[in-house]
Amino acid sequence: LNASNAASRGAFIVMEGMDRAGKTTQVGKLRHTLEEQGHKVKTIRFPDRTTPMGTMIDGYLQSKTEMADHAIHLLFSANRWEKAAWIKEQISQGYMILCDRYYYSGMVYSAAKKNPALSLEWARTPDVGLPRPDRVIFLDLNAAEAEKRGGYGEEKYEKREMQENARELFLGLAGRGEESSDMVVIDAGHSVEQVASAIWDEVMKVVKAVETVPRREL
Ligand code: DGP
Ligand code: NA
Ligand code: NA
Repeated sequence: LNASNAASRGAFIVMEGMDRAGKTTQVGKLRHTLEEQGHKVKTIRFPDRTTPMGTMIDGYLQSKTEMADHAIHLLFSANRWEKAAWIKEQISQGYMILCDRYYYSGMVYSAAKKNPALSLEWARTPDVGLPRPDRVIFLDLNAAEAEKRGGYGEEKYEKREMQENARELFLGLAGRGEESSDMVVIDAGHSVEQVASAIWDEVMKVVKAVETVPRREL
């Protein structure tokens, strides 16, 4: 099969969710199941801490460096832009992309800081034009449940108030605006297998539909 007669593009699926909701576990399981069924799959995660910008983000999240709210926001966005062309290329080659966090986290975690000069609308702007996912699966978990899963780690945002603000904003995006139609909320409070099964049902709907839907941009 050569590139010119590649039959169909791959689906672009984003896994979003609260810290400790099980995103990384579920992305791994989903990839495994999809590959067993013969799909070509690539996984990616944001922030991508392996690039020079990702190294700066990592330093910020580990509280080794400080940065102004707007500056770190733009760095997270730039870290996604670094991969935008690659994402488009893989999709057009028929790879399904499973992405652990994307611009939803981008908007939500920055707006959750409640800096009056950094609204959700402002936070969205630098991501406009990025490849738009075919489906965003939001793994919902309330802060109290998240803390029971071994407690938060040491990273910057793993604190109760920040998590509660972020959750409220995620659920707000799921309910209104251009982002809402792409997003499905799954209760991450159930067992790993139950959550995986709910995710699978959603992904199968997308895989069937995607062949007739052109790739879009935010
Ligand atoms: P993770 O590696 O998935 O645990 O993510 C690290 C933390 O960074 C997590 O608390 C969520 C947050 N985060 C992810 N993407 C963004 C973003 O674009 N902007 C901001 N401000 N925070 C983000
Ligand atoms: Na995290
Ligand atoms: Na973490």
